[in-house]
Amino acid sequence: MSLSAKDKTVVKNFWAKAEGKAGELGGEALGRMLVAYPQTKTYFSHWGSDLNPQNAQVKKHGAVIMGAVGKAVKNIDDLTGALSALSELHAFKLRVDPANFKILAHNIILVMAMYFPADFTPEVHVSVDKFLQNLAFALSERYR
Ligand code: HNI
Repeated sequence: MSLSAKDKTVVKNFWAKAEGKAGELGGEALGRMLVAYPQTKTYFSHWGSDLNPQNAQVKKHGAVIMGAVGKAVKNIDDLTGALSALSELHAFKLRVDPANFKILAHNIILVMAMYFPADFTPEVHVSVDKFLQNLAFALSERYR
């Protein structure tokens, strides 16, 4: 489902509020994904067996992921182009099953609602969800 002009505006406005907490949001989202969807832990086994949300590497990588999400917001009109190199990396080097992008997107949405209960209205939820699904699709682009 492609993003409407309104979706794009809603996502950009919400991101402007959330951006300052992006690192924290990312750490929490990644940490929760690893606990609630333990099948995702296999990709991070090189960080050891204690992949809890307090793990420094988990927190740090969560911030890296949200940095890429922020870049995607800034390139919302060309997600495929903006995420092409990352897609290639996840496809051929990291070999991440793209089904996991949706799982992480779910955790990002959850954490956004936790951190910004007043700003994360149903209207924002709809547009951010669409955005993250489009981001997941763009990240899957090079898997061929
Ligand atoms: Ni992902 C590395 C962005 C989803 C497993 N990932 C990165 C990097 C970015 C990134 C940025 C760093 C790239 C570099 O070093 O050049 N990842 C994203 C984004 C999403 C995502 C924007 C979706 C929203 N990645 C996932 C998912 C998994 C995943 C769902 C697995 C379940 N990513 C990895 C792994 C690495 C990684 C593994 C390498 C980590 C390391 O440093 O060893």
